[in-house]
Formats: sequence, C-alpha cells, structure tokens
Amino acid sequence: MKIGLVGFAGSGKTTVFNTLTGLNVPVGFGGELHLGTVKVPDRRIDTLTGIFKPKKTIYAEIVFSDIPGEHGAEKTGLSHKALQQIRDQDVLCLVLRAFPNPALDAAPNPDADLEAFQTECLLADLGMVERRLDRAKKDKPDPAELVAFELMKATLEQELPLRSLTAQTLDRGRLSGYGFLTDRPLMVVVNRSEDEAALPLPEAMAKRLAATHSAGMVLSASVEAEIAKMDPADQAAFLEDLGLKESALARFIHTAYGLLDLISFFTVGPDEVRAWPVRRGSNARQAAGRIHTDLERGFIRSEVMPYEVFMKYGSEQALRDAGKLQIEGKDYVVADGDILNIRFNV
Ligand SMILES: Nc1nc2c(ncn2[C@@H]2O[C@H](COP(=O)(O)OP(=O)(O)OP(=O)(O)O)[C@@H](O)[C@H]2O)c(=O)[nH]1
Ligand SMILES: [Mg+2]
Repeated sequence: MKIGLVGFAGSGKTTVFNTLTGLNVPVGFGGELHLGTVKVPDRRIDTLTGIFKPKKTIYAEIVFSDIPGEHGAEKTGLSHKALQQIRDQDVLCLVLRAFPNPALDAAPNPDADLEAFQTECLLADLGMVERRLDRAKKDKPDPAELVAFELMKATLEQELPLRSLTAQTLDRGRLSGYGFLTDRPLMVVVNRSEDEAALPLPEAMAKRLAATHSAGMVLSASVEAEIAKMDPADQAAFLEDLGLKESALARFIHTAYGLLDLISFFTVGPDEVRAWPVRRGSNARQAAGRIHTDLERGFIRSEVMPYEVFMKYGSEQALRDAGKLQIEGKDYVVADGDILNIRFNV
C-alpha cells in the first residue's frame, strides 16, 4: 500500500515521515521526495513465526512518500509536480500544522488548512471532469461514461468528494486512468506541540472528516520522531510521559486500517509465514486472488483456522484431530486473523 504524505509547506511532513518510518531524513524547508517502507507490526505474525520457523516472514508493508510542499508561492502549497506525485498514491495523508512554526509567519490554523486542501482537490477534480465533458461535445461520447461524468460534476459542485459516491452509484471501472484526488481515501494527521500530543481530535474536525468519509489522528511529530528512533524497550516509558499508550506508527496503522476497512488473513508453512491485508467482507475466493490469480481462477475450497482457535490447539494436526478445521467454499467471508490454506486446481 502506498501512502503519500501531503500538506502545506512547513506542516511537518518530513518530521511525520521520520516518525512513521524511524528514518532520519533532514527536515527543513523543501527538498525532494523521500520514500520509506514500513512493515506493519502484527504480534500474531511474530507468534506464528515462532511456531513454524519459516525461511521467510513477510509482514504487510506500507510505502510512505514524503511529498514536499511548495515554498514561495501564495498560501496554497500544492504544486503541479506535487499533484502528479499525489495521483500515484493509494491513500493520501494530509499533515496539518497545529504547532507554532517559527519559520512561518502565520499562526497554526489546521481547520482552515484542511478546508483549503479539500477545496484545492475538489477544484482539480472538477477541472478534469469539465474538460472531459467539453471534449465529449466534440467526439462521440460513450453514454455510460457521460452519465458518470455528469454525476461527478454534480457531486463536486455540491462540494462533496467523489469518494462519497458508492460503487452502486458510480461505476469506477472506466475511471481508473484519471486519478481523481477526491476519490482517494484521505487520512488527516494533526501535528501538534508536545504538550498537546495526547488531546483528542477536536470535535469540529472529527465531524468534518466524518462528513467527507475521511479519518484523522493526532501526533506530535518532532518528539515522537525522537521516540521512534529509540530502542523499542525504551519507547513505552517515553510515550507514557506524553500520555500515550502506543507509538505514532501503531496509532497510524489502526487509523489507516480502520479508514480502509482492512483486515488481515495469514498463510503459514515451512517456507513462509505471511500477512495479507484485504477489505473486510472479502470472500475466500477474493482472498485467494490476493495471493495469486491462479488461486482465484482455480479455487476449489479453503481450509480455515482462525488464529485464536489455532493457538488453542497448537497445531494444524491437533485441530484436524479435534474436527475443528473449517472447510469453506468460495463465498466464505474471511475474518480478521484467519489462517487460510487455499486448495486450487488450474
Ligand atoms: N514544535 C514542533 N515543531 C515541529 C513539529 N513537526 C515539525 N516541526 C518543525 O517544523 C519545521 C518544518 O518541519 P518539516 O518536517 O521539515 O516540514 P515539511 O512539511 O516537511 O516541510 P516542506 O517539506 O518544506 O513542505 C522543522 O523545523 C520541524 O522541526 C512538531 O510536532 N512540533
Ligand atoms: Mg519536507
């Protein structure tokens, strides 16, 4: 999964990037795009690795891009180049400045910055939709596509993001080439001073985010970046001093998985223990398709061991002997923590 950190100049994107990745790229204004890969921590995978002692353990991964803001321009910070870099991401993470930055004149105003960002994305999408509709007057438009674009235009004109349109109302099959910004999942990180790190998201912002199908969290990037670089054994005490229970990365992952409605299933064996993120509600056949298209095409059935049940019995054999190994068909809805063994034939 690719998550792009975006936001206005000096909002703390690079500092947030360091917090989440544990890297140490130089902060300061501008600079270039940074990439950092993070393994999604999962204790269940650690435990399964201990049991199966596989050659490889593969955690789910997030690739973060730190997309630099534009300096010198007016208030808005999204250059043409930044917009291109944003379109390449699966998820947008908007970093909002809520700390006083001595290098900037303006006092922090995260609500105004959120609104400005959302407006900028709406206008960029509306521009694209209108250009397509203009062109459609000349060439012979596909009627279904025209309906979709009219619907998108009406939605954007009501200041609603495209992501508020359900799959039933908008057929996205033919739209993937466009890279609409307001169709991307949006997550917001409010970057605060250290003394406010543990205060919840303000209610007004929480409401605004819910209304635009987005999610938010709070962190204090400069101090949490320091904590992220420490020995894991020392981190808990420093987090507790800030009034926090979990690292910024752990909180970020909960928020992102919640926003995207992701769960994890596992595959196990002597070669590999692996976590696979899928949308909640995915069926066994779709889950098989995450692993390989052959498994989806040739799907016969899936053996399912829920993690907790597996841990209770301790081994697949014990589960079989107790008659607890579930045999499920293609329509079985995969649950978080299911260990799957897909039987297939191609
Ligand atoms: N007090 C405080 N300062 C912060 C925090 N986060 C970032 N800063 C400081 O704000 C300045 C800008 O931070 P960056 O992370 O470079 O901001 P950026 O968004 O990457 O900036 P550009 O890439 O130039 O758009 C740096 O001096 C940081 O040390 C924070 O949570 N609290
Ligand atoms: Mg930066």
